[in-house]
Amino acid sequence: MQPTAQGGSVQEHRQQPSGRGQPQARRHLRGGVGALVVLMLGALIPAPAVASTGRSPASSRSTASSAPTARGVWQRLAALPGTAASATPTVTCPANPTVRFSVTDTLGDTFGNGAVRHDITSVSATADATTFCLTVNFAGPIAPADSGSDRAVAGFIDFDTDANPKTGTPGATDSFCPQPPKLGVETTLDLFSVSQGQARMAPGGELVPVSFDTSSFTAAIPLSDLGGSTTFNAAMVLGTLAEPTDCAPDGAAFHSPDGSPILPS
Ligand SMILES: [Ca+2]
Ligand SMILES: [Ca+2]
Repeated sequence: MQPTAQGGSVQEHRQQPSGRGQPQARRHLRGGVGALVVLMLGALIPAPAVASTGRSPASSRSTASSAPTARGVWQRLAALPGTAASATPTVTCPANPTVRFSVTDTLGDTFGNGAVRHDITSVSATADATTFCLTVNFAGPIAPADSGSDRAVAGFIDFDTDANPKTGTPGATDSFCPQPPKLGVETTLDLFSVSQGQARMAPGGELVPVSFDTSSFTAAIPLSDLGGSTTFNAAMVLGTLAEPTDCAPDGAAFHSPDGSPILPS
């Protein structure tokens, strides 16, 4: 619960007791200026710095309202799903995939503080000329974000669609993973946004069918949402609705179409 260097609002509040001797009006002014600075910082600080405040439960309350853009905060990144899509779509993975790879993740490497800590065990993929199908397997039971279950999975799958860290933006994986993969992210699948079997990509808002099994989920992403080809880098940070609990691959990204690890440059 140590305040982070960027946890301006927390430090501001904790410094208040030392100002007991100050006149009331001056303390209020100081608090107001502090709040203004926090708001300005929220708008100006690059995503990773904002994110580090978001990882502290104590400071997330004070920064959530000043960081309306969800990138860097453990909350929904994509826009709210529309109510029009009522029928649960079918996840159709390639029948004759031209790409097939699997990446294992360490068992028991979760982080976080909650009772439920989703532990990614492997990520497998198939693809053809139109669809990239990604399955994430966990050590225990999971549920979709709209299930109301404490086993609900949330989080982000970052795609560096041109496999170029110099284009795009820092991803949620950089914000929340102990070992940032340092992708240049073009698009992200937002698992917070899962509703009636669909999730949204951010920032584009494309809907992607996602199906959940007992301890895995599968997303069938059109290649048109991934820059049009099966060549890209990706990494993910997943957890509960409350906090991130695991990243895959650890300290790296995986490269499609062969699944090879891409270490941060
Ligand atoms: Ca794991
Ligand atoms: Ca990129």
